[in-house]
Amino acid sequence: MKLIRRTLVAAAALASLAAPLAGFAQDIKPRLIRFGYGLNEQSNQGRAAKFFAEQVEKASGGKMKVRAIGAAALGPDVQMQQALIGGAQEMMVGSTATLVGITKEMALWDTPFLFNNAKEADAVLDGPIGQKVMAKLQEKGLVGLAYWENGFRNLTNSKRPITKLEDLNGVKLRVMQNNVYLDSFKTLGANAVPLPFSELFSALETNTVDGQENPYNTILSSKFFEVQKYLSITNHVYSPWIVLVSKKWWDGLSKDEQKVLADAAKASRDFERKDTRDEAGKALADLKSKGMQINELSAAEAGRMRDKLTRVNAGIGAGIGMELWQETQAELVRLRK
Ligand code: TK8
Repeated sequence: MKLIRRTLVAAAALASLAAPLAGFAQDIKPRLIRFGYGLNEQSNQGRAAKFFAEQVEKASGGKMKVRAIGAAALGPDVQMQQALIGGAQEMMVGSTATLVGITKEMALWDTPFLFNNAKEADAVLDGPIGQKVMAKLQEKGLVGLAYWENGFRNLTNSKRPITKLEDLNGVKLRVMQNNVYLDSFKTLGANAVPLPFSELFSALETNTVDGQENPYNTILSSKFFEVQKYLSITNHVYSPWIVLVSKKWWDGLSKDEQKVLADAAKASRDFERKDTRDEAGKALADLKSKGMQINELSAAEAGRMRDKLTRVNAGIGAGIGMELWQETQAELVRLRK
């Protein structure tokens, strides 16, 4: 009897010790998560990566540790994606555009002028369509956790303000490593050159390319204003970032650990979108004070660009499948009612 009691007490003590850590790795060493990203620490991407790391550490009681590594120190987007697939790196955040070679459905987000505003983008990305596209990554060895905002993209260059379609003629423009972008800007008359983001600043500085396109936040945080004179507000496409996990590594986590990461990714998404939008709201004034000459593309000229890109849109529809394309168009009609 005594022995049984003692065993029970010991078991209860053990259980209570283990309780707060239930489901987490029981070894002394915390799980180390390398979370790579392309921009610098002072960017909206860097701030949100830091927020994500803090959330994970807090929610896991220090059992999971995120090392956020920026400035493409772990490689540009495309290289990190391969490291995640192979299991050599745990996590990253990067552009959906650079994922198209892996999951063709991601090209949906590259559709020029797809969303009219951030509200539409949030609704579609966080809704069933965005989740369906994200789920496609799994068969390729990646787990998507949340879309962050990169933002509406605008053109900068060192040649001239882009006030009409024809101004793009012959401008050597860096684009992301993605066929839709390449095709879009070739169609608009630019001399489009695909380059990883990590090579962009020096390519602009040495005039290897004349221009690039990115949201205001990135033009600021990556100091493109130092090497670009003209900023033309085109809002030609809304660009999402996506938080990715190596599926190889993810499958070895406990359900509790997976939940910590999924919850932190959602919290970081909300933090990041707000921070990005706050910063973007002030960015134009900042960029002007840094010496950039800013012009806004007229609605008529934006319309001409849109018309020119009809062929590109047809190609995206064919590439991602007409069903997904039409479902998205129908959802946008519904949202705009
Ligand atoms: C950062 C990139 C960047 C993107 C680009 O790694 O390449 O222009 O907008 O945010 O993903």
